[in-house]
Amino acid sequence: MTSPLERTSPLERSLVLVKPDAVRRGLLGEIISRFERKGLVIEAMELRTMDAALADEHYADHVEKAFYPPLKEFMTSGPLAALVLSGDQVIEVVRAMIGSTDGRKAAAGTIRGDLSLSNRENLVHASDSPESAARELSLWFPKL
Ligand code: FUP
Repeated sequence: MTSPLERTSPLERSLVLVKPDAVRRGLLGEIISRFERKGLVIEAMELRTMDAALADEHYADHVEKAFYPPLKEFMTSGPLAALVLSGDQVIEVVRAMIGSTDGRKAAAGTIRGDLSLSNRENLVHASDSPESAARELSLWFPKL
């Protein structure tokens, strides 16, 4: 954990979803433990199942795309873990830890690179900018 004096920017928060494939495969502990070992702080954590309306809002940028129907089917297929993580530059740090979207191409050492072989069932979602973090945090954790 970084002390306030060491931080290089104001403390950030990111919305992270550990997706239904990770829960089904028993990888929840492995994935959350990577975030903990990095020194990030779990501010909130909840196991819940995304419904169709939340999927459409969360993936507002993707609803018109051809890959959206099977993505929605997958994301609503069972429980996922929704987390609020905080830490120095947490948004960029978590994106680097999860790796690129397609698990077959993601770098070894990243969560997707080590544990996923899919472009859809890629284990983790993480906010990709301060703007999307603000939008996603208010969607998933409106009271925080
Ligand atoms: P990422 O930010 O890496 O999670 O990726 P995107 O925002 O581009 O896509 C969101 C999710 O859509 C991905 F996690 C997986 C899914 N997806 C597909 O199923 N097929 C595609 O071709 C691209 C993305």
